[in-house]
Amino acid sequence: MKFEGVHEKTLVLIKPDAVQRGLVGEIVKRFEIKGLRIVGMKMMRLDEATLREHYAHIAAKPFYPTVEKFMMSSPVVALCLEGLEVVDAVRLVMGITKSRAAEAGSIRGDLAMGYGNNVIHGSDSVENAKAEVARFFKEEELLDYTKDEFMHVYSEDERV
Ligand code: IDP
Ligand code: MG
Repeated sequence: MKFEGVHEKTLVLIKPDAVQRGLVGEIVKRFEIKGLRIVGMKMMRLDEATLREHYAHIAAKPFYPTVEKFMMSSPVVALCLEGLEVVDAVRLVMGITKSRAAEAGSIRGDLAMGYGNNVIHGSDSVENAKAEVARFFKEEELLDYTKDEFMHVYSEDERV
């Protein structure tokens, strides 16, 4: 069962290319205007061990060393976002991995051309999102607060 209420969480990383290209504000804005709640946000540097865990599913690929080097080339911005079925919603807003083939209107489709350099990471399943949020945020770095906008973003029966 996918439905977990408006408190489903996902992990987003704004990648080094976006930080270098001055796209942090634009990317955060897209999630804000979508109606998501930012419950965690911080700038950080990633190390090899964290990346090896985070990208375990591509660690054996020939392009992995390039991805690892890229992801450590400057700080990233980590975001924990919350909303109804937010994991899938963020994947749609992001667009597909290969930016130059990503849908116009999506973050990657509008802001990037690269395959590895695709400006953003977003968790790909509710299960992975839980592990990824825990990997990048301590419990006390996730802030619970009332976002009055939620009553306009969702209908009454969705706001559970
Ligand atoms: P995703 O970020 O869209 O979920 P994944 O398959 O999980 O894509 O791959 C993780 C990251 O590894 C991608 O975002 C991209 O930066 C990089 N990557 C994946 N496949 C390729 C490839 O074929 N060439 C170069 N980089 C790749
Ligand atoms: Mg992925």
